[in-house]
Amino acid sequence: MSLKDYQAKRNFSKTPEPKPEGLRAKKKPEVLIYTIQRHQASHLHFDLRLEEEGVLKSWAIPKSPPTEEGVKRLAVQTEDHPLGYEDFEGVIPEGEYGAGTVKLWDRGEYSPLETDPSKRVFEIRGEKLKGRFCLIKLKPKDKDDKNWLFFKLKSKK
Ligand SMILES: [Mn+2]
Repeated sequence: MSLKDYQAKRNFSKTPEPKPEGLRAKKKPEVLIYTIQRHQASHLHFDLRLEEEGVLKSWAIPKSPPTEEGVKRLAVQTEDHPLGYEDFEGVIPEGEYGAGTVKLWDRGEYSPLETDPSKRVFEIRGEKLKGRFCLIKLKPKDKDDKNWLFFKLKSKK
């Protein structure tokens, strides 16, 4: 996937965020990266990122991530982020895109179980989120809607 949107939104002489250098060597090439960053921007939200095809697919969750079954969270898909962003913590300066403080909230790995354009089921192995989770795309009200629901699935007996 393209990192053009990521690049276009940012001025790398001002933001400390990583430049999109394309594929880079991963510390553990055999696993797929999962991370959630807590982003205190104009509105506090949590950024879910899942590695897929060499980029981090990204969703902004306006409320706290679903640690328990039965909690459904809106997750708004945002631009793909480059590999390496999963380690980013820092302060994006005032006036820049996403101005505010980014901190790691959870990290680990994940395994896709089911992936189609409007539904993903996957197992997360993080410190805070563990188990099977689902992202389902909501029917768009207009063409720019990128709203998904993110929730934990019942654990298998
Ligand atoms: Mn964000």
